[in-house]
Amino acid sequence: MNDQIIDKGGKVMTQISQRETKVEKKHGGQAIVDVLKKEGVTKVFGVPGESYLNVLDALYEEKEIDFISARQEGGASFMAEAYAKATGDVGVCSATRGPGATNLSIGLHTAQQDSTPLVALIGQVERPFRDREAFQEVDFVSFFKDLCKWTVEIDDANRIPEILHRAFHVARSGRPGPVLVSLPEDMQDDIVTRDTHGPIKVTTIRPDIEAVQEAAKALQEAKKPVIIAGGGVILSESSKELVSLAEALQIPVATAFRRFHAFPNSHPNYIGALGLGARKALSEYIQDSDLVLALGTKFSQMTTDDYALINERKSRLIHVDISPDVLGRVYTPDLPIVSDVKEFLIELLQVIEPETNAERQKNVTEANEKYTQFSTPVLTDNEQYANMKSVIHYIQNELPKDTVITSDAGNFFSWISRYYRYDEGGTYFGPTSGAMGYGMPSAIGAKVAHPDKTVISISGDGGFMMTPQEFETAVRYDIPIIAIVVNNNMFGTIHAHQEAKFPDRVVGTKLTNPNFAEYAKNFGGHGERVEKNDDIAKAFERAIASGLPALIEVMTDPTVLSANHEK
Ligand SMILES: Cc1ncc(C[n+]2csc(CCOP(=O)(O)OP(=O)(O)O)c2C)c(N)n1
Ligand SMILES: [Mg+2]
Repeated sequence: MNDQIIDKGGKVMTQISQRETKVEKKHGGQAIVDVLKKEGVTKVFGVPGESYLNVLDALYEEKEIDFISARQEGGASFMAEAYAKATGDVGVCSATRGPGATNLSIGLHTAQQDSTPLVALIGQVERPFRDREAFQEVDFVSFFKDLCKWTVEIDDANRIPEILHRAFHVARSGRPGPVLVSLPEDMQDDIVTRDTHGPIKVTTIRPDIEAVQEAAKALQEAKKPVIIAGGGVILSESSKELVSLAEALQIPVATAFRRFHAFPNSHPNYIGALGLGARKALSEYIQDSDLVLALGTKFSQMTTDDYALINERKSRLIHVDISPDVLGRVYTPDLPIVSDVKEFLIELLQVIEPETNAERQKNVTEANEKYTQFSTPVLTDNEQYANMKSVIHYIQNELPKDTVITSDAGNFFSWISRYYRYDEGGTYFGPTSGAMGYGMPSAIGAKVAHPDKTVISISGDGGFMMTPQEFETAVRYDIPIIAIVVNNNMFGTIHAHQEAKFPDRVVGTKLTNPNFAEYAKNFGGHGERVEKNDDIAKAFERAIASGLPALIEVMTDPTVLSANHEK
């Protein structure tokens, strides 16, 4: 049966390939790990389970791939997702059947919303036992369809190379995303005798040259153009080209929600970040523009403030994205361009004629001044609490410029978003999905990718407690992240929403917490508690000097629920 594929109805379909070669006998688990190796994978983040022992055993043999075992699958999936963001390549995570896979799902959803390439390997019920609601059975292909770019089950071990290489290809090509691969336990025992496939490296998607010329003309003629830089700028690593364009034609640049590092924030053409906590003046500027150049953004609900960002009657829209599916989904572009953002910018820079337009320069300078004023903290002292403005100020001024910040979801984010200036690529990883629990595990993933960089996670007390167990993973593998926990003893965001919508009727948002500094020490890490601004510097210095995974708990004023409500 080696040369044939049998479809579900039992019909012989076709020979797989003329190129196939006979290979050394190996079981399914080994074939899976062989594919990982060929795809350049060096880390797999997962929680072990008996449904994929063959894969784990093959990993035991494979010295070039480290299996990093987390304490909960949600944590593992966040690690893999952030590792992918930090390396620019596919992240891999693994879990066992129903309970493991459903725990893992939060990272798949995050990868989907963030366009992060991820492959999730899930052990599945044995083939003969399927559809009996067998132990831990879930039909992964249908259950995870909506969370993933692609879901697939490999029910014939000889198709492992074909399907798994394709999973990597789907995850990283076009608009990247998560792919779930379901691996029936008994299939992993089968002997694989064929190896017909390898990694697929696609050529870059270049823009139509006439469209680029039209874009150049429109940009040169516009009176008040603006650029919105999204995840596509980050994925294609084109911030440099974007700076050249902004400077050549005096165009201001705003970044999409949680895509701060798409453009250097200290550059004089930067006018701020869209999304939660954005300034009204920023959206007004965009609405008043006669031309919007949107680069690699899907115009998410957050970026567009409930899809109200673009004034379609006033602004011409040039929308560039690697995926045609993104174009026209929210706004109908006047000029839709399917292209890798970097390729588009390279072509555009060859066509435009740099000029100095005093009117445009004035607009840029004014908008940048407003951003600078908004994002420069006025430091104040409070007798009773520490202040996040001062924490951000410290990180900004005292730690290396390439420090990586990862964040959770919660109101503490408003200080990060408002006051920190991301000037280098790869310095921010946060979930556009707003997934709480992301911060600390994602710092672990980023630190594994970049052991030489300082990596700091910032979470609220609510969010931190959704994945706190992963601090032990950091200790066990000696991954010295610094986890900041902003402690206001509440689910502050929801508390604020409750007060705004149903005043004085607070439900379920008050919290009690452990002493987080002691918590970290109990696991064998370093712990600090910051109660006043004066404690900040020493706490960071000691945390860094310890060389251990560290946690800094920052006690903040529970009556100040966001940066924009602060006096
Ligand atoms: C996994 C998950 N569950 C629930 C929510 C809804 N939610 C958004 S913010 C928030 C509270 C965050 O509290 P905390 O982490 O303490 O930050 P704070 O707002 O107090 O600064 C909640 C429950 C979410 N975004 N993600
Ligand atoms: Mg809180």
